[in-house]
Amino acid sequence: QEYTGMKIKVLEWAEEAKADVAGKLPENANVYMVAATLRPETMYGQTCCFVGPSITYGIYKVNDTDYFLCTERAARNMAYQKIFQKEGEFPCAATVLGKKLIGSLVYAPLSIHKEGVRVLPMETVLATKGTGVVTSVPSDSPDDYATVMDLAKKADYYGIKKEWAELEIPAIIKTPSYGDKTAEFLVKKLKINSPKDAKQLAEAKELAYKEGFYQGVMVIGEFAGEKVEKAKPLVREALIKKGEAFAYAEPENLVTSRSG
Ligand code: ZZB
Repeated sequence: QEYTGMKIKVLEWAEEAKADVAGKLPENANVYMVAATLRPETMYGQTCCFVGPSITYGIYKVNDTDYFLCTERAARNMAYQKIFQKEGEFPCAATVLGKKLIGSLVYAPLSIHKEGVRVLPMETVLATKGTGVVTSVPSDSPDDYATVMDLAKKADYYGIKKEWAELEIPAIIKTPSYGDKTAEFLVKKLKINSPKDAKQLAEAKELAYKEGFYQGVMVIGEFAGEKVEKAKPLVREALIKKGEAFAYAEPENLVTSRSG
C-alpha cells in the first residue's frame, strides 16, 4: 500500500503533551504528526487531525531540527525507506499517549484552515495501519464525517471544545451520484448514526472511493475543473516537492519490493 505521509506540524501542544515532551526535544525542534493518506487530492478539506486516545505515539528524530510523531511500528517501517538518517534506526526522543495530544493545534498543509486545526480523538483508529495518525476530511471520508458529527454532539463527553469539531467543511470533489458532499450524502443514505456503525461505514468508504476516483472532478485548489484521476498524482507531487509530504509504503509492499 503506497500512502502519502502528510507532515502536520505541531504549532501548540496540549498541556498534558507539553509536560511529556518538556526537556526531551531541542528548543527549536519542528515536530510533525505524520498522517498516512490514500487521498492526497482531498487535503484542502482537512478540518482536524485524529489520534487514537489509547495509542502510544513516539516522537522520532529525522534530523537535528525535525521530528516525526507516529506509532513505533510506522517509525520502524520508515527506517527502511530512507526517511531517517541511518538505515534501520529510528531514534525515539519522547513518547506520548494519544489522549494527551487532544486539543493540540497543528498546521495541515493545503487545508483551507490556515490558522491550524485541532488534534481530536477517533476511537476507530487502528494502531496496526498507516502511522496511527489520521488526517480528517469530513467532506469525502464517511468515517471522518461520522466522527466529527459525534464529537460535536458529545463534546463534553469527549472533553473537547465543541467548536474544534465544527470547522467549516469545504466542498473538494463533485461527482454525478453524490454531489459535492460525498461523505454526508452516503452517511445519510446508508443511515449511519455513529462512528461505530462499522459495516455501513465500510460500504460507504468503498462507494466513496470508487465514485470519487472514477467520476470525481475537483472543485477547489490548483487543479479545480480537473478529473480526480488526473489531479491526485499532481497534488501529491506538489506536496512532496514543497517538503510537506513524502511517500510511505506499508510493510507488505516493502517485502514484495525487496524480494522482487
Ligand atoms: C484522508 C482521506 C480522505 C482518507 C478521504 C480517506 C478518504 P484504507 O482504504 O482502508 O487503506 N486511515 C489511515 N490510517 C488509518 C488508521 N491507522 N486507522 C484508521 N483509518 C486510517 O484506508 C486508508 C484511509 O483510511 C486513509 O486515507 C485514512 O483516511 C484512513 F476522503 O486520509 B484517508 C472514501 C475514503 N476517503
